[in-house]
Amino acid sequence: MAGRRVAVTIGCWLGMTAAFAAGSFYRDGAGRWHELPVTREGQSTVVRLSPQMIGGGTTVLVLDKPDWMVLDDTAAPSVTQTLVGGQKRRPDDLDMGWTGKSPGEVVFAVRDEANPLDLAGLQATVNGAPLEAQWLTVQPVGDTGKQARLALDLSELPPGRYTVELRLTDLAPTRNLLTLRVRFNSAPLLGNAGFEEADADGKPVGWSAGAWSSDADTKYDISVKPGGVEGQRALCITGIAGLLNMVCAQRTEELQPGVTYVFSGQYRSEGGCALSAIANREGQEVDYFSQDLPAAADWTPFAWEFTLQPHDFALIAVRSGRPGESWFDDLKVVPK
Ligand SMILES: [Ca+2]
Ligand SMILES: [Ca+2]
Repeated sequence: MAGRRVAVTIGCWLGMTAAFAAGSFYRDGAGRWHELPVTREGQSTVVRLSPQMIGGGTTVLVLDKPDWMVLDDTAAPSVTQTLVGGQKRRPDDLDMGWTGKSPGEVVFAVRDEANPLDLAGLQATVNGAPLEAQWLTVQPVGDTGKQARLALDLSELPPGRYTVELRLTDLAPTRNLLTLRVRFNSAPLLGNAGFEEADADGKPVGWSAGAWSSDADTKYDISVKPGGVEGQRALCITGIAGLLNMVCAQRTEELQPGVTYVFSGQYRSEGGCALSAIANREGQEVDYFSQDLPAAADWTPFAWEFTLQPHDFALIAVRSGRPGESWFDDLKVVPK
């Protein structure tokens, strides 16, 4: 018998009398169902199957088939309606990319054409870990057990990148599986954009700081320092000596081509500074946009728009090419 797998489904929740009336069945290698010769010996149900009867070496047995069970069912449950935040969406349109906020309530209406749904066996995960039970409401619809409403409330998820997955089977002998996935990124497009997080060297977490060009005399500092207009800290770029081309940039893969974004924030600068948005595709720079900001003694708001071509990743940068201090804080990139 080595290598032969036998899966058994037992309709044990039905009374035995009624169950035997519905019979027992096995599935052959071609997927056809046949009545199974069953005898009772005391408390045991005895079945006799030969490899020739099964064909293919694998079978599924249904002992005491419940009346409701439809054997010939290889179709998974399907989605009849999807609502995100109350709006209709296609079930295949739930890879939402950057949303900037939680999608809130996501509702699926599901049904199976043949068998009841295994609502008790429904599995829900967020980024692979079990979803908190209070974030999922499961409501049977009608009294056939074949329809249900699954409502996810994702409003409590903190900003971040998420994959929420629901796995639901029908109660067919082969347990046909429906997998539903909702993907979104509710984090801001620019992370640590108030420069509150710094590493042990004072460099802003999530940003890369450096010089795009230099000479033997170049001397500068780019670090997070106390001050600013939001929180406790801000970014300070200090040009000290030599050729100065100082940049603090964040890489992102979330910007959509053709969408106009507003890059805003506040700055102050002794000699003037600049903003950049750069797009790269297949190792080539396909867009390089730049905006100069004049010298400003006090904290000054700025807002600058850019639109990128299709790209693999983009860089959002604040820059300075001048001696003295240029400060930045409370940066944001949002669709216009
Ligand atoms: Ca089915
Ligand atoms: Ca800040």
